[in-house]
Amino acid sequence: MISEKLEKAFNVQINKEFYSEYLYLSMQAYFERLNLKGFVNWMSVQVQEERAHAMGMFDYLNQRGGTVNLEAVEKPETDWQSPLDCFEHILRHEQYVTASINELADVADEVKDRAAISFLDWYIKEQVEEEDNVGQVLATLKLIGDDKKALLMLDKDLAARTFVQPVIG
Ligand code: OFO
Repeated sequence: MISEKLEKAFNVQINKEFYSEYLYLSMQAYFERLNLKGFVNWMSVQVQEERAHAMGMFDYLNQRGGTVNLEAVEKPETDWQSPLDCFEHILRHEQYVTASINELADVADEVKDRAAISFLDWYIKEQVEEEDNVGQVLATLKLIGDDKKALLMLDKDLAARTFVQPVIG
């Protein structure tokens, strides 16, 4: 059985993961408007990943005999000034999520829930990958500047990203 304190912290993080899904879905719509289909694909993979992150915790909480308490998901932004502005937002968001998952792991530590500590290890490693993926696209966008041809080449690269259902925990 999971402690009440840790259950509450998991529910807070589940809401943040669903918010992440919603945010990337909004970004997907933004890139649809720009007609950058590779970026649309990248976002669509990100949307699926965030849902998997949320559902991983949802299933875990159920497995541990906890109560999933779904709160309202905050409205995401709908517009960005440029692809660069959008990816700067993503990096800030992922850094925020990393800090939030670390806080959740701190609660698991505090209540000495070894099973949860081990489960959360996957998420901690995943955040390293998430920040790295975003950082790579962001660095390329900075190099590209106003070069439209180079932006279309990056768009082609991003079209190749595929979703792989993660095995969490
Ligand atoms: Fe983007 O890693 Fe979950 O939120």
